[in-house]
Amino acid sequence: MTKQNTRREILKGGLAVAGLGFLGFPEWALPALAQGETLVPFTDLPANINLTPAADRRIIDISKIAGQFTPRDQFFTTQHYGHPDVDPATYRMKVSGLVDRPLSLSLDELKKMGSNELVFGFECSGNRRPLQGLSSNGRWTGVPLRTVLDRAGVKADAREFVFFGADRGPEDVDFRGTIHKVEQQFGRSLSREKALSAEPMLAYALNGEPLTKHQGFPLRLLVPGWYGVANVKFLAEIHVQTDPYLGKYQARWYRTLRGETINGEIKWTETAVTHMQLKSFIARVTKNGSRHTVFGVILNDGTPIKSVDVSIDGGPWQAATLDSATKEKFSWKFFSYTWNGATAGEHTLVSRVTDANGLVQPTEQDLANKKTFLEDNSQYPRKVMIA
Ligand SMILES: Nc1nc2c(c(=O)[nH]1)N[C@H]1C(S)=C(S)[C@@H](COP(=O)(O)O)O[C@H]1N2
Ligand SMILES: [Mo]
Repeated sequence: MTKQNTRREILKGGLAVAGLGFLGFPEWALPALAQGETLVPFTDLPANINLTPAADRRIIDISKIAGQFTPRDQFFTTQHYGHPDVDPATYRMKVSGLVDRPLSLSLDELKKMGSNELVFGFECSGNRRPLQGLSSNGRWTGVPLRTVLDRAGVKADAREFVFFGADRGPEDVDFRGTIHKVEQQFGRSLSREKALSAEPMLAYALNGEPLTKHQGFPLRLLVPGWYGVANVKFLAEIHVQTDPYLGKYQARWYRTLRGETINGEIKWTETAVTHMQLKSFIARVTKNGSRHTVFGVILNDGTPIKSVDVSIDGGPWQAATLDSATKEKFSWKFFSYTWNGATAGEHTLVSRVTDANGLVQPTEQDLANKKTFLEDNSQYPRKVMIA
């Protein structure tokens, strides 16, 4: 019997198939702990971790990652104006501005334009220690953005593509001391080059089922390799224009202030949050007899990974093993390291990833001149107590 058949049999049998998506994609398919394995708790975490910081936010418990695809109902979620309820029957995604044929597309019309698959894991640019839980990985289905833009016919002078969500809220816009009270839609933009590239997708399904409202029902933009904020949820309109879009979440909230030494002088630069910075973190340590296993996660912009290493108590870097199942370009990647001969007492473990271009994950010290907290991809030393 093939794997596919087995799943179908299970479904027919009406058994509880928790963990299997609609099309049989395994979400958390593997147990986080194998037979005989126990979790070694981290001693670097606050005693009571709150995994639901606010009603409309959710983070994952990285020590419980149990397979490549985060289940839909556990996928991390965060946003600025809550989750709007969008009626799929009256929903239309509009394309306006510098196009030959303005569009107003229903969900059915969009689905008929494509059902491409994309494995893409991302993190919020604010994801950082101690929890690292604003990250997840999914199998998405959707229409290439380029297909929709080609149907609209992008004009030659189109430079800036603004993606507006259906979510909106009151904002105080401060201009030189005067506060302007306006209602704004969540908006983010892409350059012409990026918008017309092969990768961005308008996704309507996650792990084989319709998006949940947390993940942007009915349609969201995905920019593979970029931080979460680019992935505009509840997508209502694409507006094509010539001038740069400088909305709050484009130009003010998602930027990084960094001091860089240029020609021997520190220059302070502010840059937009775009592609994900190369990161790894240790998510769990388990014990099986006298052997310990260190399991971790890698996130980056899709550049192939060369190696990932683990250091124990400041010792030499030791090669960890890249998981062969998490190999799609934009998937998050897993690694593991077998730690033999762990002695009783507290130990510090840290991972460091290197990509194919030779880029090495920085230390916290290396990022001392990064002033704003976004894009923290620093190496994250973890502490465990061995009994
Ligand atoms: N419409 C809309 N899209 C949005 C946001 C938002 O506030 N409104 N937040 C962004 C941010 S900051 C992140 S990290 C991701 C989170 O996506 P998720 O909830 O599916 O994990 O959505 C992005 N897309
Ligand atoms: Mo975010």
